[in-house]
Amino acid sequence: MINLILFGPPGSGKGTQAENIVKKYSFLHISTGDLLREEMKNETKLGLKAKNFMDKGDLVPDEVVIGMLEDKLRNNQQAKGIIFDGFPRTVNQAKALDRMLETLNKSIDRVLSLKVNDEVLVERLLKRGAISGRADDRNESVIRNRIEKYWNKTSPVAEYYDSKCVLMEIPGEGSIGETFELLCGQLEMLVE
Ligand code: B4P
Repeated sequence: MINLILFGPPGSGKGTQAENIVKKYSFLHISTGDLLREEMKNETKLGLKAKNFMDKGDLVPDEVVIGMLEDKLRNNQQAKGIIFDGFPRTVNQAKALDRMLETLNKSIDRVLSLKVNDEVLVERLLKRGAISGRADDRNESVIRNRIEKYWNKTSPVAEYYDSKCVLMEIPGEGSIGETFELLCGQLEMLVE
């Protein structure tokens, strides 16, 4: 089983490219953002707790997200590969993921980190907000807070994986198709 992390700031293309990878390679897609939005839609206890953070553009507390991911991982051991999208977002989450994988005799094979300028991110997310109606994409100050949280809390995760020699940076400002080609170039080396 291949364990892949799609990493990058909000709007860098993680969710978009994860869907393309799933179509081509039949990997399992685990998006903590999607899981949290599902919990919110169903108005579960977890979802109501998460909403307070997501609406402001803050990160949901580690223990909430880690517990949710543990369940998902335990129930999907037969997958050919897994793409983690939007997780881990803190070094604490990255260490918890390592511990979970270790108990299954597995580890992260590659972290593909999408690099996109902050102003391009804001533009993309506002555009999505106008179409999808996602609350956290409609307000520019919430978007800027998400980007700030990325630089303060999430970007150290890249250094964590770099020290383990599994980090690969991918330019993410080209078109969706161009970026996908670059990602496939990396994936072909893993799946062959
Ligand atoms: P997520 O659901 O992970 O959302 P995201 O990072 O904002 O979006 P993503 O990066 O996947 O979107 P994409 O660029 O593909 O997180 C939402 C919130 O959930 C977080 O703010 C946080 O509160 C919470 N959360 C989630 N996981 C958590 C965790 N582990 N710990 C704590 N809290 C957590 O798409 C954006 C737009 O750009 C789309 O419209 C797309 O079409 C467009 N786009 C993509 N690539 C493009 C390209 N190359 N060119 C032009 N447009 C492009």
